[in-house]
Amino acid sequence: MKRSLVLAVLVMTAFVTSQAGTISGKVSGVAGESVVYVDTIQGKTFPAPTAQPVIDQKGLMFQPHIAVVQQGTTVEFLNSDSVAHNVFWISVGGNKKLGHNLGTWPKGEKRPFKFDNPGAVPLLCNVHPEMSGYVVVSPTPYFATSDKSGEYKIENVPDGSYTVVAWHEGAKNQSKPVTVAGDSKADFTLSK
Ligand SMILES: [Cu+2]
Repeated sequence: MKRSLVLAVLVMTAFVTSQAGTISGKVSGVAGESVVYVDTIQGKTFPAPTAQPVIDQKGLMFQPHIAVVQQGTTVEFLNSDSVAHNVFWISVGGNKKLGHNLGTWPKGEKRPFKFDNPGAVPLLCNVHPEMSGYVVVSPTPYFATSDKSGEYKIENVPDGSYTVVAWHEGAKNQSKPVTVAGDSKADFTLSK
């Protein structure tokens, strides 16, 4: 009885493992980090992550410069500089109705914001016009940041058919259908 249970668990584990793969490839046409994510999956929602990543304003820069989060994530915006910083954005995913100003605050303070809409959020500071950063909000938990050469890998993607989006600062998004069956490949070429 016990042995057959163990066997059943082993078989199930093998089955579950075989149902998930990766999407990997290269983003070309642009220099530096890109973001690749699986777009909204019809009829599927994902619980919002409980982790609250921090975007720091330090040395007159948004750090990290690019943060990718799952839709529904609350991001903490921290000011570590001795000057006041502001955080605002004029759109989310190109939708100007989703523009927002978080306000201006001094060193050591944090302000949270929950990103409920997918797409890229270009961060700006109205005290320092030269500052810029990005939050890229992925509608699914399947996303990755590429390395500097554009190579990326998204892990633990269930087998299935998806639309995959590549994003790069200052370039046009590219979407393409990708069928995942085990380890799958998808390359992108972006342009301004
Ligand atoms: Cu600033």
